[in-house]
Amino acid sequence: MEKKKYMIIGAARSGISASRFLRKNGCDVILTDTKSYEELCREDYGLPELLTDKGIVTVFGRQPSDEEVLSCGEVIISPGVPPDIKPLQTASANGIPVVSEVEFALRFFRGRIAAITGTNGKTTTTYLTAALLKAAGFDSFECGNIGIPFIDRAGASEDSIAALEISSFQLSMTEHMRPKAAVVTNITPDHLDRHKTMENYIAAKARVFMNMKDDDVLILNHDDPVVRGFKDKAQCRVKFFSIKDTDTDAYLLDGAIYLKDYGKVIDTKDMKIIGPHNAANAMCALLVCESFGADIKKCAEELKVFSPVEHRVEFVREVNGVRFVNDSKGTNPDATITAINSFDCPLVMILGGYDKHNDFDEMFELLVKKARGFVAIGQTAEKIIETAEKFGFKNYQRAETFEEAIDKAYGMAQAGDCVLLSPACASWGMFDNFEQRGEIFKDYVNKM
Ligand code: UMA
Repeated sequence: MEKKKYMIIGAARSGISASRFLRKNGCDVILTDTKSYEELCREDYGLPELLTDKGIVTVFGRQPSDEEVLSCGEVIISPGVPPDIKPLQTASANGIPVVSEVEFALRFFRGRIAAITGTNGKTTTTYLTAALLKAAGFDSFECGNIGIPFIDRAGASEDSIAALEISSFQLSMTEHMRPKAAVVTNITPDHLDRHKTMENYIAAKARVFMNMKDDDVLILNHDDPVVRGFKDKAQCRVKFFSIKDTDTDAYLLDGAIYLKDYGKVIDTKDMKIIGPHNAANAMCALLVCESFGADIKKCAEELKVFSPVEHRVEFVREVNGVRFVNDSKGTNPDATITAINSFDCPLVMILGGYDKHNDFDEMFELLVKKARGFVAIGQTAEKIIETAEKFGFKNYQRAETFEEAIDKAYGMAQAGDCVLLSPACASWGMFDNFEQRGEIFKDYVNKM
């Protein structure tokens, strides 16, 4: 590994892991973040422990200066760092390479990659893929956007298979990834604050297969017209899954999941993860396993015991007949729609958070039919209330704090209802991340 000085922009999960890796390999590091040291410590990703290594120079509370950038041989950026910030312009203008943490990790990773992207369903599909591959005897593990930086797994063996969740942010700064298998679960509007247009967002997602060739397998959602259209751009094998159409490589028939080349795999009623979206996630994972030659019977056994992932339609507790469900990972309207569709009982929603410039119309078309009421919080509260009014939905309240929102939602609910935290917005602004929002929700509900 080249012993140059690296600048790492972003001192959260990706930046801390990249710094640790570089220091282990004897490289000099300047670690920067626009947040203060105190703010970064509150996020609890292990910054104080990292900085016991006195060899790391830090720049916190501001962007690095041109001089600091020019003192480095390469810049590694975290997914949340926008590509147009001044330090990156300075680096590029002076021929200093700028790479994503994923691109950097690819230089060292010798195993095979099953890359999973899409707007929703990525995380469950990633965990499922790793679990099913493990059950079939492969050395597999989950990593990436799920919260485990890829660089943490860069030393895995040649025989390993990384189930790598990869976001549009990560894809847009990654050039050399060639997955052996890749999944695109679906594409609906999200992250338009960063990508600006839907075309840009779709183009970022399409980068997952740009280097795939020959026998590599691209797994696409046949029910999503945008994703289906990727087939025409792919230069590798393509497999489709569908929950509507049985003329595909993985499909649903009479409540069971089938693989075209295998037959019936499992009745969905025998799975612990519920709802049509989870059947789709299971099909994706099964097609990945099939592409690696896994024993599908062993995968089916694992599918029976696989439990829902934390913060995704996660049951917390019942209080006086009111169920509380944590879907903090519902960070865009489409994810929230999916969560809403998992329930038959009346819902009291907790909605709102950071504004990603999403539109809430489709969500309210459903909420007018399925929700008793909602509580709005955060930056998007007004926009959500305006949309509700447009649809004639009147039973709502506004809350200033998260705890007040939970209390108000409970107050609006009746026995048999479900209070669903699925905010349709990112957590930023009020929380460090969706995990923290979900944990606070669970703690509060468990003390009620
Ligand atoms: N920062 C700067 N300068 C800037 C802008 C930002 O220093 O100009 C700093 C921020 O203050 C922050 C840091 O950069 O401290 C990096 O932020 P980050 O959000 O990239 O932090 P990580 O902890 O490294 O998390 C990232 C992913 N975050 C995002 O994509 C926003 C995590 O995905 C991922 O789990 C992790 O890498 C490991 O791969 C989270 C996410 O919300 C779950 N992803 C989005 C999603 O799923 O919708 C894409």
